[in-house]
Amino acid sequence: MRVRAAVAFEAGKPLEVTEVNLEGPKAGEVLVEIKSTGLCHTDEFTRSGDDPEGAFPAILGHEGAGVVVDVGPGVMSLKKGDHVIPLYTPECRTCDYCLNPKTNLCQAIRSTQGQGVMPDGTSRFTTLDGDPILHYMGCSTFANYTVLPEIALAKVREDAPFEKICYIGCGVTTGIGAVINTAKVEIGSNCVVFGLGGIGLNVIQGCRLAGANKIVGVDINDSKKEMGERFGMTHFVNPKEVEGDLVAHLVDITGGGADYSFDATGNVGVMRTALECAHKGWGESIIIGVAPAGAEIATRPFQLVTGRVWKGTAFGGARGRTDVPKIVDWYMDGKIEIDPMITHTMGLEDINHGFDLMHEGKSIRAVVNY
Ligand code: NAD
Ligand code: 022
Ligand code: ZN
Repeated sequence: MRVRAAVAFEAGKPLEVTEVNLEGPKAGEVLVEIKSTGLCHTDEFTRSGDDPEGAFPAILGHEGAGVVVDVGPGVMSLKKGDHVIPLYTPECRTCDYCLNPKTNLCQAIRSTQGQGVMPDGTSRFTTLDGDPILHYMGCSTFANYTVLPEIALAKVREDAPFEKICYIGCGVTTGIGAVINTAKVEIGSNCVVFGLGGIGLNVIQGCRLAGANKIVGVDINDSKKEMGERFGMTHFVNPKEVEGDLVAHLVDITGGGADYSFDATGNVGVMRTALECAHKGWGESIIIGVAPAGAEIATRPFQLVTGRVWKGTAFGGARGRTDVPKIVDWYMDGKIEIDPMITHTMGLEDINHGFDLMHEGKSIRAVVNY
């Protein structure tokens, strides 16, 4: 079939909105009509050419929501008409990783997903001339129809609005999951969140949900303060306005250090500050931000010897097919908020403008509605 997509033909070039061919679903695959997609950082990272593993041409996009149109042979868990959210971290429920409760990193389709192809080693997308186009993070939500493995789809309730729950496909789940699944923040904890963007604001509302006491937000952009407060931030720190040592200042505000700190910037210097502002003896620091290729983190080992813990999290430690439908329920029940974070909406033809807004720090989340 012919579908409308924003194609990344070459690194560093704008996405090209055009028609492409999409083959139907093969065994274990599902054809999904994408209704809405969110623009997330790593799409831009790949488009710009900064992702060393980025391959072209590709249809980017990993945050979305839509409806099942057709299922391939052997698909048991989904049927036509089901509402779904694509998962860049799948959940097969049978691999060694899925069977180990300590991780959410399903490995069932890891290598083919990284290569931009379906589990059988081929792509479903081609140009109208018949040249192959790669998938991206197993999702390719920058197309109004896409094919995904069955294990990479969460079935969600049908009364939830696509244009809002698409954000649960990455940003919301990553931020809230980092708090609930990875840190396991307890009632009364003091937390510090670095970077108040599309992820950090969800960390903040996750901390509020978990019953945190102090929630300190740290950002070099003062315009993020208002949004932070809206989602539960109790104190704001702009490092540029702190005289003297930032770590000492944060330890002071938290009354001895953070029980939990979170990096949602991807900056390795910030990651060090986040670790070092954690409380001596028990503070845990969670790395969420994805750093540039080849970057390294540093601290003195004494920081760990004295009881601080350094951790990282992918997709907020969430098992997508199990946890994403629950987060949709939390949204529908008013336990969490999404709407104010979606600061811009547009049609697919304006997707490049959406990336400009992200670059300029003007959007929290831009959503494309097909
Ligand atoms: P964003 O650009 O919306 O937000 C980043 C924020 O950090 C901005 O508000 C910016 O002003 C602030 N910032 C930048 N440098 C800073 C500094 N030195 N000190 C304090 N604040 C600073 O980005 P986002 O969408 O929120 O994503 C944040 C990071 O999370 C990215 O690295 C992204 O790749 C990563 N991410 C990771 C996962 C995962 O599963 N681990 C999932 C999604 C996103
Ligand atoms: C999502 N991310 C950044 C912005 N939005 C993001 C990027 C990478 C990961 C998670 C979220 C990530 C962390 C650890 C891994 N990835 C490796 C997982 C594994 O090896 O099992 C990651 C993921 C997908 C892909 C690449 C890296 C991919 O499909 N290309 C989950
Ligand atoms: Zn993302």
